[in-house]
Amino acid sequence: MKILVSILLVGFSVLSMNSQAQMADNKKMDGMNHSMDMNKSIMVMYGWVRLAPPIAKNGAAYFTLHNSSDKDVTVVDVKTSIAEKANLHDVVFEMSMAKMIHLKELMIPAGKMIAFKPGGKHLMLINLKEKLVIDKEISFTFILSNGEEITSVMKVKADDSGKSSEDQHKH
Ligand SMILES: [Cu+2]
Repeated sequence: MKILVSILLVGFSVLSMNSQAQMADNKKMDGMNHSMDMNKSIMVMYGWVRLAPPIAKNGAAYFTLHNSSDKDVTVVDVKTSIAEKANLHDVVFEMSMAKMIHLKELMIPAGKMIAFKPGGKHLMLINLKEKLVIDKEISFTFILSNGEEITSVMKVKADDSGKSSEDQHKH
């Protein structure tokens, strides 16, 4: 059976907003969207936050988590100042309808990577406190079951893959 990915509820038509003088709370962490601290068991790679219309209540961030250690590690929480809550979500299909589920935690097996990307796992940013504009840098801290905290700064980018928008997501 052919399942049409039906999470394409709304296509963002993104007007160029990069000239907006956004009050920069940019933290001078130029391009640091790659957390490479070798003392940590998890690396957060390829992180980005999807551009959302100014009226959007929610947003989504994507990244790849790489467990470079030899032990399984579980992400138990993610903190950010951009939204009231940041929840790990996955997309499941029920009767060919896409539905989001909240992952209370996510285990990353030793040596493995888990990719978050449009149409699949994402970090849902619930009740945004600031607008998401191109190139804005947003800091996320991943809390692990072993007590480690990994901070990664991700930039806002337009979703040019033509995929997905989870902002219709109801909580
Ligand atoms: Cu979601």
